[in-house]
Amino acid sequence: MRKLAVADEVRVALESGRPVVALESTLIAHGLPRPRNQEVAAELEALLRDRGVTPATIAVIDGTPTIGLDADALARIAGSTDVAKLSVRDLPVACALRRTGATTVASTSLLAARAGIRVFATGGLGGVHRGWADSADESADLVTLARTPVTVVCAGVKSILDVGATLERLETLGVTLLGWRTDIFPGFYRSRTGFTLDWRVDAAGEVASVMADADALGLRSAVVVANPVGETDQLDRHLHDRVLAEALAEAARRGLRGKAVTPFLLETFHRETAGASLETNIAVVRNNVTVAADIATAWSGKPGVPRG
Ligand code: PSU
Ligand code: MN
Repeated sequence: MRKLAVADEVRVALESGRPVVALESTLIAHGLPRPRNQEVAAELEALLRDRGVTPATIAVIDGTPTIGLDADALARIAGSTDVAKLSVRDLPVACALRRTGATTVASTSLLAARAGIRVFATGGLGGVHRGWADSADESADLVTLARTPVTVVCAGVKSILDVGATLERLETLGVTLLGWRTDIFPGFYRSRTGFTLDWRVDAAGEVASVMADADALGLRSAVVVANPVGETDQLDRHLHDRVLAEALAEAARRGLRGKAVTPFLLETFHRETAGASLETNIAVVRNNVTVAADIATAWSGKPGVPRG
């Protein structure tokens, strides 16, 4: 198997059974605007360290899948304009051609699992896009989570998506879905969608127990922990709905396809809400990182579970 470059502090933490949380880099390179993205990347790592958790931001650097970026690598991912967006299918190409790229939820989950990291924090999952019947646009995040044993803390799926269809796909694909202190599926920029959840957890130890039982049952699928953004941090509903309609119409006019769609929609939101969606997006990620830290800590403290 291809060798991963694992940062020393991440390797030592994993070997000694201390908590580690993986962070993705597409969110940094393609989801948040420069230069704020680099500040946020550093802040997320600091939030974890403050809680005694080792951060492992993941990307491909000059062809090497890298688990735990140093300051130079993080600056390259955040600062340059030509960082590729790498989903799972892009990983071998980036490796073979020695490219540098940011990893999505799908490829970050895969690389985290390969490195032995069990907990991962992001903003919102990809999913089934609105108008799927015409575009067949469904994020590779979903199929990858179906076969990757990682716990992903997110604020549900992005509200730019068809949330109901995405929930159906998660069910079909056998991805375990837990509401974090909520019975209602969260909507990324909004704290709630109209969809109720089957399962709710209220403590990190419960999530760690679900993970242990998933392992005991031989499941190889992900556990998604859906953590709503605080009500005071969510985006105003009317602003959200108006900008979303405009952004979707503009994406259709431009004929956007494939991996360009999601970054375009997020960027349009950040511009057309005069930064309000950016503040919500950052609040979402902070909130998820904090919960992921607690889950990773509970997981590392469980007797008899594999380290990581
Ligand atoms: N969460 C955010 N911002 C982002 C993403 C998640 O707050 O930019 C990224 C993740 O990397 C996710 C990707 O995997 O968006 C989904 O892209 P697509 O729809 O092309 O699969
Ligand atoms: Mn897509």
